[in-house]
Amino acid sequence: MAVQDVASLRSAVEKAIRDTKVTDVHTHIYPPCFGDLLLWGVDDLITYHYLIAETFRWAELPYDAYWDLTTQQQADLIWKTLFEQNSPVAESCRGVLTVLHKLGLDVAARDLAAYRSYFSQLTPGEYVDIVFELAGVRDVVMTNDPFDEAERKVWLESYRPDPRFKAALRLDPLLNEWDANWQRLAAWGYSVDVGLSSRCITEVQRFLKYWCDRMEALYLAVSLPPTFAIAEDSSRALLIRECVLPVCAELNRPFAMMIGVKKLVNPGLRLAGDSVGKAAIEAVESLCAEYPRNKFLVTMLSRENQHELCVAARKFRNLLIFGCWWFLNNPSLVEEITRMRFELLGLGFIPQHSDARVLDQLIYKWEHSRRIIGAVLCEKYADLLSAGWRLEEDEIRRDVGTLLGGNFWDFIKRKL
Ligand code: RAT
Ligand code: ZN
Repeated sequence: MAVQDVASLRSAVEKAIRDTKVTDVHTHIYPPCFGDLLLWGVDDLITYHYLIAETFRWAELPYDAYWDLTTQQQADLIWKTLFEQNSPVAESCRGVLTVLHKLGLDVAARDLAAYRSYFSQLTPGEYVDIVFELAGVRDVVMTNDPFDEAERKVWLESYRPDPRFKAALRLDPLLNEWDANWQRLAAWGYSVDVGLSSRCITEVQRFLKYWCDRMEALYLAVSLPPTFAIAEDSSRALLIRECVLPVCAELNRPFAMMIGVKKLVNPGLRLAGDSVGKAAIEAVESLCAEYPRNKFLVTMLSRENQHELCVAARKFRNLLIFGCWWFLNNPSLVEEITRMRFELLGLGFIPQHSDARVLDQLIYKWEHSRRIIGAVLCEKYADLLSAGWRLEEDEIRRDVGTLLGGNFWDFIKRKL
């Protein structure tokens, strides 16, 4: 059926956005077989590292004293500081409220004990079902690190596949800290050396292929500092050129680069202590140009990089840009970036990923993002109607499907 006017357009877009199940291309959540690695429930939600950073704007206790508290005590402190002593207007605080509200809990009551008691009745397996349903998410891509001992043990001993959770092989320890980690590869039976001899290169390739296969990883991934340059004289650049890209090409897997993180600018804050810096787009351009048979998924952390990243994606079909990452995942910035992407790339991008670290966050991150993506898409369609174009509801559903999952899966399957 054709949409006739702006009102019917808006309701068709809202319906399509609401009804389309998402593929969430980057998260940090796990299925229940990963045990304690799966974070969920109100205490994990409140102690999300985004809220920890905000709490220390107010709380006067030393960092170490915070880390000595139990999770529940940490949550009590954050709740008191950010929700009781101040109104919770920051996006990460609002997110907690959206989750509780969508679960049907009484947010106005401000009753942390009641929220805790709701979660205490649930098993992780039951809650995964509830969250995926409420969030409208079909499947998520995890962040899987074989250098993490707890995670590695599950993959090797007790992993049980759940089709809703797909894997991505994360390579930060290998690529960013080769000097500190090469001996671990050696201990696992790979014939490697710190100097990256040609034998070592073949062995690292063997390691990558083993884990891609074992995890059925959809892509290989790394987070990179703003100073990253592929022309740099570093073990990282060499490993990317000689190991990662050849394996990606051979297995037809994209290489995901998340660029712009300055690690531990404030070490006292631990996971909450990372920051952002503007990176050089040339790192992306030169990789896409030099490796046309490789596929690159890229997101950049700095707002200042977003325009040139869109332009790069216009130039290289082996580049698919995704998400409004971390400090960009705020309504005003998501709106600005999404609008710019529609204008420069049409429907050819992945508007958002959740980056959920806590299962529950799928609910709020997708609720908030869907609303903005829908509003901006509506505005773009309205411009087409003003130009005399006709839109069918089926076409709107098709386009929303392209944005919320189709582009990702097409890219995964595409052969260059
Ligand atoms: O957004 C976050 O939670 C960050 O701490 C990082 O995990 C980041 O998303 C990453 O994947 O490195
Ligand atoms: Zn992440």
